[in-house]
Amino acid sequence: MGQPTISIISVPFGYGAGRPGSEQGPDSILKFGLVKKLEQLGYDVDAGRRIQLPTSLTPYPTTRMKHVDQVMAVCSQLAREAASAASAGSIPLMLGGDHSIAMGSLAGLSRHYPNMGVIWVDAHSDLNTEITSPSGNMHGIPLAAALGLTQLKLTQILPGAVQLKPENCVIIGARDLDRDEKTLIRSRGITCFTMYEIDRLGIEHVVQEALRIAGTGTDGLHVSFDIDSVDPFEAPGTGTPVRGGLSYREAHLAMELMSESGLITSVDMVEVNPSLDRNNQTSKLAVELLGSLFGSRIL
Ligand code: NNH
Ligand code: MN
Ligand code: MN
Ligand code: MN
Repeated sequence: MGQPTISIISVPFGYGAGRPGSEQGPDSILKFGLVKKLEQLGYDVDAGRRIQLPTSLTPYPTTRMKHVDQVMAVCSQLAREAASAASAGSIPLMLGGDHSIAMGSLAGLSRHYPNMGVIWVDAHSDLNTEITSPSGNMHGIPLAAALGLTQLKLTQILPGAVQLKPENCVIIGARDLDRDEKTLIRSRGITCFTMYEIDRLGIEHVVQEALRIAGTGTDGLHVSFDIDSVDPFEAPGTGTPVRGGLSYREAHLAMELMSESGLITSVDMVEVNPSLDRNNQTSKLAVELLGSLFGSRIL
């Protein structure tokens, strides 16, 4: 049995973030050799899927939550692509774009994996709602939306989509949580390994626990990797950098452990912003980390 096919879905959309640039993420990640790297690891790679942007891309927000219509249009298209790739038996790999696109990934994937687990690697928890969001930026709500906690529902993105169960979600790397997000994490019983737990328990223990929690009793396991989880020293090219993040090796080891589990069925790599990057360091890191997630090893 050979390796499965990886279907790369490019989502050049950045209006869910507070500042422009993440729409250049997919092309930059591809430019720095992602396809070649995955092919060298033995995968068949289909890199031809690209989400078209809606024609009415108003550059200014029209509601308190900004660019909702555009986010919905992009997520609906992405959901269809992700669902079709998953049902064809391949591993969907979404390249963002800002993190709002994860609502499209999760809507689509949930049709194929109705009892999916999610590992959310992020400096933030993305658990705001339309009511609690301090910024109005749609990239701050996707995990709440997937859990059914926002007004916006996954079924509006794709009919037949299934919301996540809180007991199957694990957040790793958090260090910048809004007040209402903290309340929600506690009240819903979402497992959140903040940087404090990573410091105390070590990244290996944390990732093994995450794999156990999100990977048992579930029918698929999605990794939503926000590059701002990594310390800005290593990943400066992102819109909302927060000090005190994952080190270079912690990020790689997390990917290596998830790879070894054999459980991962789909991936988002989001929030790479080439216009804020230093010597393309962040795009190159994203390529490397995806390599580790798909089986690349030092020796
Ligand atoms: N919590 C903030 C908000 O909702 C920041 C979210 N920004 C992110 N999330 N980059 O990963 O606006
Ligand atoms: Mn995020
Ligand atoms: Mn983030
Ligand atoms: Mn579970």
